[in-house]
Amino acid sequence: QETIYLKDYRPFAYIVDDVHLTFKLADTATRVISRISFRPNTDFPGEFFLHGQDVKLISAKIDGVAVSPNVTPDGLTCDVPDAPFVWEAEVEISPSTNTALEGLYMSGGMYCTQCEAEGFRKITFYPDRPDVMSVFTVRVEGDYPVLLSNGNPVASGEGWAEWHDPWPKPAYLFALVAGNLVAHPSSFTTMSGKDVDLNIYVRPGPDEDKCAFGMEALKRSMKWDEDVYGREYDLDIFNIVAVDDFNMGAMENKGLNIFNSSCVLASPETSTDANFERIEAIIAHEYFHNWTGNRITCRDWFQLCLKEGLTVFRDQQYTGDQGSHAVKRIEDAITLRSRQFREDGGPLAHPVRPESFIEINNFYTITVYEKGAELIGMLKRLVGDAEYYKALDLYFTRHDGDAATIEDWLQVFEDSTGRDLTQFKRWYSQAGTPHVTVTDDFKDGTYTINLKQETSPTPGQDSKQAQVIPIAVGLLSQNGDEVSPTRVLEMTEDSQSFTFEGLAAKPVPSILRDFSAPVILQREQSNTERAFLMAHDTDPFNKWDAGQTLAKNVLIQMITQDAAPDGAFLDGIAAILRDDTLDPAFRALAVSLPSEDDMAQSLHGAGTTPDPLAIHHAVEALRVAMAQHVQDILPRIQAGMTVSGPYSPDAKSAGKRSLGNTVLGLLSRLDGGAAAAKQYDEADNMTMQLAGLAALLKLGKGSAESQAFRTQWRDDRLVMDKWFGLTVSMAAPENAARTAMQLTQEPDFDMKNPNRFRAVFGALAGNSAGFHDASGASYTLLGNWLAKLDAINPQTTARMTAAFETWPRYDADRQSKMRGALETLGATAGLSRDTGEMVGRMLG
Ligand code: HT7
Ligand code: ZN
Repeated sequence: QETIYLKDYRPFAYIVDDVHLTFKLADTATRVISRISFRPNTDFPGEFFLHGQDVKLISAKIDGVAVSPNVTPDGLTCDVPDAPFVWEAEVEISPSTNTALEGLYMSGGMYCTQCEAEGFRKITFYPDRPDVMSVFTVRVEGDYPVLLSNGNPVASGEGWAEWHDPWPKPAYLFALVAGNLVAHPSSFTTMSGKDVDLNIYVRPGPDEDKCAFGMEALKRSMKWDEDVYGREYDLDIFNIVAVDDFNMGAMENKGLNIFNSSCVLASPETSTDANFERIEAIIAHEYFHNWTGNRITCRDWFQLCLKEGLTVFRDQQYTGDQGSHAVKRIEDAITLRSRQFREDGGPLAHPVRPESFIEINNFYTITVYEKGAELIGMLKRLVGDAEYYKALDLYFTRHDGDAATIEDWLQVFEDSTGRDLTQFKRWYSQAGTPHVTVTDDFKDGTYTINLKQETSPTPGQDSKQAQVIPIAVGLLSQNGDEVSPTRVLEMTEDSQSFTFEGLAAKPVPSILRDFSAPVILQREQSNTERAFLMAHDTDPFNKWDAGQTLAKNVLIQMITQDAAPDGAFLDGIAAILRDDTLDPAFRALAVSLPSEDDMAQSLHGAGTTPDPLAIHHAVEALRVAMAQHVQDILPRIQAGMTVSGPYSPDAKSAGKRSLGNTVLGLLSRLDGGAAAAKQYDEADNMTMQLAGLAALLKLGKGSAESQAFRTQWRDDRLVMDKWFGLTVSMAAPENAARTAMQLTQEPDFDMKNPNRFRAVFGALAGNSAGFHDASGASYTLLGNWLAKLDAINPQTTARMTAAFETWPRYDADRQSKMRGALETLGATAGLSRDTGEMVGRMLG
């Protein structure tokens, strides 16, 4: 297992001037003919090495003369002239047996590709590294009505098509699609008046009616990137293709985005509001990559956050602009805290810019993506909006066409703003979540906030240095008025104090407003003060967060001291529910409890070993107490959230349904599921139907509805994924492993399809009490299935091993069972490099 280090980066010894590829498609014996112009990179002389994996070399020529390269399992070397030359090769590959879904493979009868990060080497011999950029011309030959590649169409005839992409690109952005597909067409006129053809390609049939939303989302994204970042699209055509078998969400190949069908296809009957929101965000994300990723790419894979962090930040801004910034910020913070803080606090912790890896696919993580986006947000907060957009303009002009680094990115900000970002750079190199401890005092009209930052050791990093932390603070008076508006404190030292002068009385501080930094705030605070902020904070994020911290505290008291649910908390919930001036989407979030896994994380952080079953019972008991406390207002609120007219996924309607369904969850604790059953029966859209079913299953009821749902939707793959997932998520803790196991015996369980595998086993890992059932049955089941999947699809297997990353949190028995499952998985004969690396990192 070779480890690759950032410090060993060296440019490639040759420059690629242009690439011509011809594909003669055949299921098990596709021929790929390449003609590539190379010239020596005189600044960095070295060996001529081309990556290549699972490709059979048929013939090779240099300047028209046959050569015999030295071929190894990773690629080839060859003696080449010390001058420009043309390399030609013919290779054979087998798309139909490619179950790893990397390189050229088949899904539902169509050919498609996935080349990021290192999949192009499974297509032909090539310098498969992001800093080698070239112009591609591609000819696709095959008996299919649709033959697509990157760039603009050049010519086509019966059984062939040629494409030319004028923009130099790295091989990871290469794409090809061929099949019997139907286009959902549209067009967009760019800000300089150029017409762009847009298409979403799907297989003929019911998917054809699920493209309209994605197409409108694409147009909104194109317009937004022009309006907000001044970025115009740069080809004559932009194609999206929906594919059923896909390892991740979607891929930003130049001019030819390929999407997991779950991330583009939508209809009111089959997709929930959450699906619509996610589809909109992913379409935007992939489109935004056209500039942040494609026009400016990464020098090497250590710089992945350069494109991913920035592009996630941009898609978050976009989503906020489409609906509510406050709600979006809360949703992003929930994701970051539950998943990124979990990663950062466990054995898989790594910096936003890692310094070494064995398999780069293992570093497409929540840390690189979401924490990477937080770093952009902090930078923007520190320099201010106007300076941020000025710096971005400089970034686009200075680095257009480059394969850039984080140093380049920060240099742009330094040059543009005059700020020294040396300390800020630590955010990219230090793993772990800083804990910021707050104390305060008040004397003679001066209020002082004392802050202390500390980051625990993470694998390979024993000691940490102070980071720059922007902490947005506002002060409220005891009667709830804002006495000091939001001010950003720039913390740069291990310990630092900040003062606010001229105050009449001791204020109530609202700290880390808008979640201004990805840190864990620690502060001794009474439940009364939290309830006060929940009621009065003018910052929506902190208003929500005060309720969450209070809920966590109440749950911890229930779990560790057998306390009764706190009255101040219940009153606070009632007040939020009753407050019609608040956005329903916000109210839904504000009355939702932290997840069971979040509770385990918090208990572990507080030095208590979490008992997943005790957490499960406490969360349920608190929910019942909440329902009882607000029972007289629930029917009124639910009725007020009725959305009339045809279904629309807009933020306002979705927010109402979200609150209505949250209320339904509470109501069902009181009425035995009557309202949920009614909702299920009457639903005319998936959001309402699924929420009705979920509420019933949560009560241990709803088996008739579940069967009816399965029958109704048995021909819709994406809806069936929901059914598989919900069935496992809602299983009682002691039944979760058995339920998942039984689902794997269903005829439509297909382990080769990542969506279906994730539906079952992602849900098992997400059913906290069920996954951590003391028997260890879920650990064994998941471990065994991952061992089976690894032989088929290493990338998806490796990602899913992270279910075990929390082992250090638990009691000795669970620890040994979780580690045992990992050890068994690690000992699987022929285990992939991907999974081997993950298991090795988790076992330490
Ligand atoms: N840049 C892409 C990341 C990616 C990927 C996508 C699909 C399948 C495999 C993949 N490996 C890496 C997606 C994105 O961040 O937009
Ligand atoms: Zn991305």
